[in-house]
Amino acid sequence: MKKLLIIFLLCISVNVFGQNYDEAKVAAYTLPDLLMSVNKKKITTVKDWENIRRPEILSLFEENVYGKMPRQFDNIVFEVKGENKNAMNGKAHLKEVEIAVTSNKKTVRINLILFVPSKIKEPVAAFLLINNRGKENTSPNREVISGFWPAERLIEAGYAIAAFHYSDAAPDNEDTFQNGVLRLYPEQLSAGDGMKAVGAWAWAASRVMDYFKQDKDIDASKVTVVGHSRGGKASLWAAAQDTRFAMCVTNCSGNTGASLSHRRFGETIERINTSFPHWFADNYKKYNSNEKGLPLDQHMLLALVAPRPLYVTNASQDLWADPKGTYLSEKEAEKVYRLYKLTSSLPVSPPAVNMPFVKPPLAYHIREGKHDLTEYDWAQFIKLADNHFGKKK
Ligand code: GTR
Repeated sequence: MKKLLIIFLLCISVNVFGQNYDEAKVAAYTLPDLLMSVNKKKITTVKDWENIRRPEILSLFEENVYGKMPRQFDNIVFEVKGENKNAMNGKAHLKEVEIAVTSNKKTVRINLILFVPSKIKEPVAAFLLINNRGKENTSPNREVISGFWPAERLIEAGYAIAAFHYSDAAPDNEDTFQNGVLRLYPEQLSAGDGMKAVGAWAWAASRVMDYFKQDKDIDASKVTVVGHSRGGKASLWAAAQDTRFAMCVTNCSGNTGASLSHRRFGETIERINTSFPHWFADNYKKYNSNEKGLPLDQHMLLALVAPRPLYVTNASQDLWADPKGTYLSEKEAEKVYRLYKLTSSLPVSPPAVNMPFVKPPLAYHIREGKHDLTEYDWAQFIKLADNHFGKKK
């Protein structure tokens, strides 16, 4: 698996796939209009956005990109399998919770790792990471402490910090992705608009939210869903679908995450569907080398997070994820925040490297370095949360 990843990264760096990295070669394109309904009604009010355009856009993404999100299941059971009230040298209360969801006589188990600050007087805001890296990054025993999930720092800042491993919901493999959430919804596998791995990861984030709703330590109205790269595609889809998430972070999510597909800069739809045929609905393959035919683009997904705060990031060396196209996408989404009378403070041109813009509702930074999720990134997410939810402690 590691070998494959190294080969893939090597291919990207020597541009074996022939992707475009030259801004001058980006052909002119027209983005679908965020604020024009299918029946050509101009959307100018929150009411029309929420009643007409938002549901339309959600359906477009279900139909063409991520697949239908199943909402029904027979049963959900939460069981605390492990606990340590003196974790992190007494600073945190660790809970290891199994979330077992049953439908169609099949059960999927999502294993949640959750640290809550010790001695809290009231329920606290929480961050939830969809972990798409090694499980050691979110270790409950803290044998490994990595910037990918700097739980100690979050606890210090007064937040609960949680994670689940994405493979619990859907293994990230084209032959085995169905051995998770999709066992509960087998009909999705043969449907053109059936969800696949990214949909399953987002679905699992919503089940964690179901758990948070009944954990008295957590303020479920203040939960931020966080994802990096493929996990960042899932965090966006989770927040778009499930408005119980109060805030969303999409870190270096690139193609079919936060960046604009119409630009065909860096990774393209054809490339992503070829490398990862198990991520998106089969219908999405119709748009391989046919971005013009897409009735949507990713700015419309970002807009579905409105009016909730959204943090979008890039890394300076990560051209594969198209930083410029990501920023343009976020700027387009401002139109919907404006309907809510929320003014974005993002500058017209992309900010310089390591110059975060952290004011709600729309935050952005491009960090120096490579495609990654680091402690630097988290430090900015904490600032946005402090700003939005009110400083902790
Ligand atoms: C790459 C993929 C990107 C991104 C990344 C990751 O191989 O092309 O879209 O998802 O993986 O998840 O790290």
